[in-house]
Amino acid sequence: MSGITRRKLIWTGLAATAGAAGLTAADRIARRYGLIPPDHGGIYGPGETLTYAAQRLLTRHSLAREFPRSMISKAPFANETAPPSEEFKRYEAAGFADWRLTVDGMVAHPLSLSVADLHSMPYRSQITEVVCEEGWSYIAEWIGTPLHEVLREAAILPQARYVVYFSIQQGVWESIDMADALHPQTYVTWGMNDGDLPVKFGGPLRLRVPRQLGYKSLKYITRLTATDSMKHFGKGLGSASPEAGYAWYAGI
Ligand SMILES: Nc1nc2c(c(=O)[nH]1)N[C@H]1C(S)=C(S)[C@@H](COP(=O)(O)O)O[C@H]1N2
Ligand SMILES: [Mo]
Repeated sequence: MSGITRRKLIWTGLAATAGAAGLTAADRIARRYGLIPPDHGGIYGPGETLTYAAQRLLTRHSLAREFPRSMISKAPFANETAPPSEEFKRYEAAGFADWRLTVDGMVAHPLSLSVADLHSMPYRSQITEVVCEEGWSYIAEWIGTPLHEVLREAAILPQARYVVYFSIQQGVWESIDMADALHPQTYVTWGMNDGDLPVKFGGPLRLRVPRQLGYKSLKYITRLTATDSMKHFGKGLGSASPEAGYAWYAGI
């Protein structure tokens, strides 16, 4: 991942137009409502705070657009990921029977869920778009257990502010705030277009976050952890993305 994204140009442009006074006002409102993103301290920090706070205040309860079945992409495009490790191939060879999703951190009942466990929980489906920051997108049906169901089962504690999630791929991790974690369209996804979720689209388990850009929808998730602070995860910026120059909050 390299370069400055169009989004960043737009928002830093907006921030420049708003001027220092506007930013200060935005910052004050953001602080009052606790809407400071974990990557607020970087070069784009004021812009990130403006984006995140504005979207959270204006679109708190909105849904990602859902499409009719006729609009499902015939040839969905799987983004290239690092080649699967030997460990991953062993899980795959066993039909992912041993794959576990650990749920820990600020929860009263830590969980270790198999794919079969997730199948037995309440599940839903949605036809939504995956939008990559590089400019392409596709529409698919996603079937999974809403993350809020998983968090309820784990009895998430009220002090939790973020859910951090990790892929089996080294160094691939993300986090979302509680608004997105409890959002009805955020799923622990295990099915796609009426079948199992194919490996190239993130099977056996992918966190689907349709309110944000594709990079927040991590493939091959193995662990979810609830926390009240992002300080002790990586460089403290909220996920691996800001460490590589991308926004932590990637709302669309
Ligand atoms: N584990 C993992 N998840 C990932 C990625 C990755 O490289 N590894 N790429 C992300 C990016 S940048 C995008 S745009 C989407 C692409 O999803 P797709 O392969 O279904 O098109 O997956 C995201 N999830
Ligand atoms: Mo992407």
